[in-house]
Amino acid sequence: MKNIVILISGRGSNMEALIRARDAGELPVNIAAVISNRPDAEGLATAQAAGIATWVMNHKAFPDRESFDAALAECIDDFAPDLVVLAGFMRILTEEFVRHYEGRLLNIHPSLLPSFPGLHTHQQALDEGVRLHGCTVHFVTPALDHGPVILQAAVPVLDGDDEATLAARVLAQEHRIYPQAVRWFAEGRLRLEGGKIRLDAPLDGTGALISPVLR
Ligand code: NHR
Ligand code: GAR
Repeated sequence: MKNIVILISGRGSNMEALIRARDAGELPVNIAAVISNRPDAEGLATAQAAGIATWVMNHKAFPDRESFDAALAECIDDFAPDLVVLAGFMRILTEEFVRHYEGRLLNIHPSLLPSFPGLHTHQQALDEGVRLHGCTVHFVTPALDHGPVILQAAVPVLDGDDEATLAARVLAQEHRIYPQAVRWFAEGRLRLEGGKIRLDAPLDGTGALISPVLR
């Protein structure tokens, strides 16, 4: 069974979705550790309650990104993961760090990339007036939020939406597609090859793009 390490910074609901999928027998992985860069991340208690080893690597204790990333990588590598999963992890990672985990580092980003990279994606979508928004699972590459796309889910933007209502609609889809993508990786059906996604999986109703029907 593959070993994964999950990196969080806050609430950890995507981490929780992965734990739930594992507990339901739908995600054949060993969650070796959950690491947070923030000592006050709510997700740490959730992981502990699930009996998972937790670790805090406070970025504020390091003088620069390079030294933080080096220490973080050392901490991660103690658990010998096959896959590292960013789940609401809020620190930009150095090129050196990303290269070290090439092909085994995933992120979920709360927009339909390549639209709205960076932060405040739901406000960006509202400001732009798009009718479809969503989330993207991608392999992490040095260029922020520009790695090869594995899976996306779309949701409608509705009249009267604000950042909170839109974020909640997107988050529900994040909780579906992230366990699916990690499962593909765990089953050896997903890999990065020459900078492109190689996916040996049927895109049926269980994990494909969700196209809302607007009436
Ligand atoms: N690192 C690399 N090299 N490439 C990616 O694609 C990455 C990454 C690190 C994190 C997640 C990403 C997201 O899904 C991610 C993808 C943090 C920021 C950010 O600006 C931007 C994007 C993402 C994560 N962080 C600020 C920073 O200075 C700090 C913000 C904070 O602490 O609240 O690092 O959106
Ligand atoms: C999620 O919406 C995730 O996509 C996003 O933050 C939220 C974390 O929620 N990630 C980023 O914005 C990364 N910069 P969670 O902690 O409950 O999983």
